[in-house]
Amino acid sequence: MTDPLITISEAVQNGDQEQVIKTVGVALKAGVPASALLEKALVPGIRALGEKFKNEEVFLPEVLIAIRAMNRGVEELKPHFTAEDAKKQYKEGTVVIGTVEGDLHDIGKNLVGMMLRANGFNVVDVGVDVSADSFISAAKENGADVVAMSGLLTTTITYMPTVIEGLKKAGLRDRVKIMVGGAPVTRQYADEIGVEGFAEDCASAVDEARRLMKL
Ligand code: B1M
Repeated sequence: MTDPLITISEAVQNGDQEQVIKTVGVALKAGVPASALLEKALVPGIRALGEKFKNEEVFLPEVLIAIRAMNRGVEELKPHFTAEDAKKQYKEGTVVIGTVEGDLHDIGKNLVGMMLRANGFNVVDVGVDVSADSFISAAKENGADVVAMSGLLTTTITYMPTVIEGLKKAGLRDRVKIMVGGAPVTRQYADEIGVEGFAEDCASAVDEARRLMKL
């Protein structure tokens, strides 16, 4: 039998949403955990497609079709994350998450939000192209424990310090932990801009958010 993880990954790359939905359904029924389908099939699929895009083996239309297929797969997984979540005993907190101003990439941010939600956090997603003011209002209104900023462009992660400054000016910095992530973001960059949290992927973002809650 073909490995469903490989089938799903390939179907994402081919933008074949019917195949994604079908194989995700079969794999879930066979007892493959939703988290494994996400981390070992859907995410590697979109990443591999990203590499092909970088090497100009595929172009924007293929990328957008692959994203649609991936999102359909993620939709299929969502109820199963919630069910798993109920069994877990993680300490909850409120995370305000968004992609920083100037940046429209939201796939990674959505995955991080979804994983946090699945692991017992209250997640307030403020979307993409988020200004410092919007992060600050959302943090205030929702009593955020963590402000999580995603950035996928080297030209937009430089906006993260603006949000940090804004949180300081609003008197929230002492109460709110900050986590950053996204492909061009490194632990070194997180240290340079003076934030306590950094995660390389959506799975480690959960561990990191839990660590921040204890600081
Ligand atoms: Co864009 N894009 N894009 N793009 N795009 C990249 C990022 C790029 C690397 C492609 C390339 O040139 N090789 C490049 C950035 C170069 C750079 O600055 N270093 C790039 C560019 C240049 C652009 C445009 C400027 C292209 C143009 O128009 N000329 C433009 C910018 C638009 C804008 O934002 N203003 C653009 C547009 C787009 C699309 C709209 C077509 C589409 C986005 C659709 C969408 O998001 N709804 C798109 C896509 C899909 C990509 C690639 C192919 C894939 C990104 C992705 O979704 N990855 C990407 C190339 C690549 O990554 N190889 C590329 C999968 C996702 C699961 O991974 O987002 O890294 P990622 O998230 C991971 C981790 O990073 C981490 O967890 C996630 C899951 O494990 N993570 C966090 C993410 N956020 C986190 C936050 C955390 C913690 C962890 O805590 C807060």
